[in-house]
Amino acid sequence: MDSPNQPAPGARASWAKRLGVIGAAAATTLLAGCSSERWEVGFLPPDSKGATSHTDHYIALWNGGWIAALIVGAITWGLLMWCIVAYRRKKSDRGLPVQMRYNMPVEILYTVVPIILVLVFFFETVKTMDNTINDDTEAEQVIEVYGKQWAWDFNYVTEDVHYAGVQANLDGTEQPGIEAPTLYLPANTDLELKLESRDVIHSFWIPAFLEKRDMIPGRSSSIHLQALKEGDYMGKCAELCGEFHSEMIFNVKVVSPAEYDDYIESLREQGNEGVLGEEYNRDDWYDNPYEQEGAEN
Ligand SMILES: [Cu+2]
Repeated sequence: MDSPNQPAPGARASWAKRLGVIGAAAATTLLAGCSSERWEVGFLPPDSKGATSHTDHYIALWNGGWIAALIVGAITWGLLMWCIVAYRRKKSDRGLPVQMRYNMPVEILYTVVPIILVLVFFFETVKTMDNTINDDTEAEQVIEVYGKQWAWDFNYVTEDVHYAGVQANLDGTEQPGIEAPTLYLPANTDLELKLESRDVIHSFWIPAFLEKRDMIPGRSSSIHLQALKEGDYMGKCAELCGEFHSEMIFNVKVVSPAEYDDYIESLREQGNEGVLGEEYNRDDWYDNPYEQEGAEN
């Protein structure tokens, strides 16, 4: 179509070249800073790869989402740049450019592509949920985790022993990491982690496991998984739960079933028989103070 805005030949190429150089420089800087392992897990915690029977499903969904978003982004940025460069106003231009509308191919593109994206994301998410949070494989070992201000109790229910975390020191000096409770998990074993709270809402989070679950008082939730990679991990409470929330951390040791048995035996020898149940919950936390005093609310 003839328009007063047709660019002079050659001008378009020099602009495109400059943009290309800027883009290449930015991409090189971005890529140079990171190793391939970080890319493989999409910048999630590096030890998450193969950590549990769920992590690879999460990583695949996460990376797939980013790749789809980047492809859409690249096409969008490309079209934007092309429009900015090809249809820019030049000194010789007078008046308004040619006005255009109802471009059917473009309108079909930006209707159909998002529908495909939403459908693919939906089915991929359902598939991932079936393999992860909807996992209800029967457990060989049930381990009950109680969050409490500001520590953790671990009940090894199947073995009928427990470990009681000591409350964070309340003298005002924060010394995270010191004597943090340790959760032992046998590797390659079907586990059920039952999550409960003794007082306020906490959140159970082992970053490398890529799973985080709120622990709501009066409610029980579960994570069914297998820990696949032996090693040491860090866990923490991920819900602001009071003054010493930052000290509510724990260690996780994924060990061989034999080492796990040894640990269970050591708990038994220390006299940690039985489990620490609801009798240690702070139920009074929820009583209505108005009712207690017999006043009207
Ligand atoms: Cu907490």
